[in-house]
Amino acid sequence: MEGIGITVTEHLLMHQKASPAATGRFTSLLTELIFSAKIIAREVQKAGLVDILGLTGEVNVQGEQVRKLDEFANRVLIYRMQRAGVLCAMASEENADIIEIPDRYPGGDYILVFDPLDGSSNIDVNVSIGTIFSIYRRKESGRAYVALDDFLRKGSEQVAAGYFLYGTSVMLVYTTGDGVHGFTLDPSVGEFLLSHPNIRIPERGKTYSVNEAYTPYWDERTRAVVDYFKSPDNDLGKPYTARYVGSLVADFHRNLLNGGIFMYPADRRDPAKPRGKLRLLCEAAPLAFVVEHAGGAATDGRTRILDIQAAALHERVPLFIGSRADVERATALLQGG
Ligand code: P6P
Repeated sequence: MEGIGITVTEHLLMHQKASPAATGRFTSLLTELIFSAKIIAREVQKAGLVDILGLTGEVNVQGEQVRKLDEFANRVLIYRMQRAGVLCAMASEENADIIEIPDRYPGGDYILVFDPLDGSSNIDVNVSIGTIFSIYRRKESGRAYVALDDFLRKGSEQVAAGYFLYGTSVMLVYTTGDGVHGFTLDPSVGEFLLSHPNIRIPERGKTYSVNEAYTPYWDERTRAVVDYFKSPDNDLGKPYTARYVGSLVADFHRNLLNGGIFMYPADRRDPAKPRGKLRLLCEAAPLAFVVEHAGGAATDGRTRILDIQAAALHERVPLFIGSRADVERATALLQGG
């Protein structure tokens, strides 16, 4: 019937029966995540209003407001997901340690890892930002306690992953391993409705995303990769277009729909971060899970992201992610090919 969309819950029930994750408990988890995202979206959009008010010389307040949004998004997700009755623990990009589920709340067997508001420094210039989430089953169901090793997993063990994109529209893109599906929030009914069923990333893109300000800090092979995409003699037969928003979810989402490669290579800028800035568990692994189920690829320049066993909660990895042909080419060049 015209004008009536398919909600996430209907889509899970109707189209993802095959997925091991599409159980009632998983549906509850996703429903709570969606409710959290609606609250975050409302505050992020209000930040624009604060921005206008900020022009009255209260820029500091506006700046404060942006930083508070990171904390606000984190608090909303922790508050809602602790009470969802489906998690045994969670981890946030904003929290140094694992976040337990207090005994007074019902527990479950899922593990949630998230970046509550990735790219939040872009809010005050109205650039899209996002929430990234990753879901595992705990290793031993019913074990009385949750250990760090429940989190130190390979990305291939995820049962679901995805992101919310707070942009011109609010979108949810996720996979349970049974296709990658995009939903757009219809604010008039407050529901995410199916807008991008079965997303497939083009085999080869025309866009490369990387912060070239770091060129002086890259090794020779990394420079060779970026030069390849800028060369008229590459496999595309012409230079790729440069697109770099500085917001991972925005850059990733554009490349997922249109094709392309996003790169955050290792660089020598900060000895404390020799493997680059992005985090394995709450950024690289969930987006790698999404891109592979859309036909794309993701490596750290050598190893498939989903094969990397996390050794620490906030481990950082270089990231080359997007169209399969582009990621394979970049990885081969980084390995001296
Ligand atoms: P740079 C935002 O701070 C973020 O974590 C990602 O969203 C984004 O892709 C990256 O950092 C941008 O980092 O070093 O290019 O400013």
